[in-house]
Amino acid sequence: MVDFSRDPTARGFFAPERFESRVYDCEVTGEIPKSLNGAFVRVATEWLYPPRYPHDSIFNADGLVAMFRFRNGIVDFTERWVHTVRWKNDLAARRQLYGLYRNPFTDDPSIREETIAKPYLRTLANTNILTHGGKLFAMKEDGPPYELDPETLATRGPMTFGGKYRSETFSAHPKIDPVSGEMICYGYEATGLASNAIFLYTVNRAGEVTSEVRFEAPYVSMIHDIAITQKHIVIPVFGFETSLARLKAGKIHWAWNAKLPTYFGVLPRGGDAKDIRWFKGPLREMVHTFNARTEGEKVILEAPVGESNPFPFFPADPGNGDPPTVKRGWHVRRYTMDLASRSDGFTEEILYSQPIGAFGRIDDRYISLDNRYVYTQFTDPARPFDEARAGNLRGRVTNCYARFDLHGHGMSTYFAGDTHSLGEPVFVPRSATSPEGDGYLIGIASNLAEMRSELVIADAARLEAGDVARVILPFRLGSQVHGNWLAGDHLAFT
Ligand code: V55
Ligand code: FE
Repeated sequence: MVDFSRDPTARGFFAPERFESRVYDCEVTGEIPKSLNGAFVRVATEWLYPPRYPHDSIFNADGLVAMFRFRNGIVDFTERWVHTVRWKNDLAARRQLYGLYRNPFTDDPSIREETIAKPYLRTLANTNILTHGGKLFAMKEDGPPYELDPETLATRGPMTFGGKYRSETFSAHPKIDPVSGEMICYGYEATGLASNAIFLYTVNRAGEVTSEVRFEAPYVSMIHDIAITQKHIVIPVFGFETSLARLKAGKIHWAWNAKLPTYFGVLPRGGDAKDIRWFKGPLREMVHTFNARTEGEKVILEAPVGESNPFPFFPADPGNGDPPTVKRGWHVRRYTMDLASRSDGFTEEILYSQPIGAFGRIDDRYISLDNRYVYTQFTDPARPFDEARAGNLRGRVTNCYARFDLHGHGMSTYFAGDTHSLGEPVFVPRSATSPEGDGYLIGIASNLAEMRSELVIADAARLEAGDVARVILPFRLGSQVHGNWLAGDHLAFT
């Protein structure tokens, strides 16, 4: 029996949707730029079956992928589940067999022996969706990516990279170098549950693994995202901890621990495990990065950063929680690691006092290069909010996108409306050759008043001007983790 009544988050706008769908020629307001030829793809977390444990993380829900296919000003929409091993097993059993987030010891006895031995079989492909090497794939950091058919979003199966990818895990944030076309990707807990092995790979344009580096983390933690420069790879390690003992005790995979330090690993590209240098400092929370660059002997990283536990479903063990004095929320911050210095510390600057959200995006053509702009979402409590139509969420909806200028010329803001809440923004260049920042900011807005989702399109250089166009869906979409724009010539769409 499917019963979501124990789950307090399964109400209202983000109540489970659970269906696959196709909408031909979506409703549009405004005018979609004809140059937008490609697809916006996104992945949401959505339970096929309710969780076995009410205190579980939404990160343990199945992946529901969606595509808005744009051509000549019209948009077709498709949404499909990622048919992972786990999704198929649950559907065959007609119930939730899998226990807590990344803890196979809490799985149903009928599968537990296998999932403890091969925890990567539990992966959900629910975090990010990207193309590289002519393939479209959805990812989660605890197992292999799943390749999808770019036309239908049907699941093709786990990716193997010709057998040369040896980590048991992948990441939701591989980085594609726009100069070489290479993908830098990695897995942590690479050799099994709570292992501190990190395997890092370079995959060429053709999708073949060309290098592997194996090294160890200073402690086992969530390495959700990295950053690359033309010369280095930066690996943030902070704040979460796990152990086999913890997992055997039946607890959720991660605990926050405010007593842990932050480390930034700096590995030269093309280097070996012995070349990695760990810079250490006070605890920060950096689930996502904006970008990084190498300037002489300095490696500079910008990111949306906080100082406290971002995830209430991964609480601290007694005594390890955040002190009451800790700064809450995220800010645009810059970190500098000086390779010429003998010190193993890093320096930190808060670039803007404006509180922001946890997502951080740039014009992806500038990954690893010297970018000027960063994009994120934030809550502006001073904007109008229509409580009568959208409910009692004043000050809690994410009503704006922001563009911050790293050269110091301030921020600009897009406001989604007085009944709307926004997910992660994605930058789409106007054309392949347009300069940095010349293009559109797009993403999904939840229309709380009309209980439907809308894809908003704003001019990234004129955010204050509001929408260029909106694509209106006749239903709600689940809570997005990440989305990306795929230029039309990346894949053979029909
Ligand atoms: C994140 C999301 C995940 C996960 C680990 O947003 C980190 C961060 C949707 O799953 O497993
Ligand atoms: Fe992420």
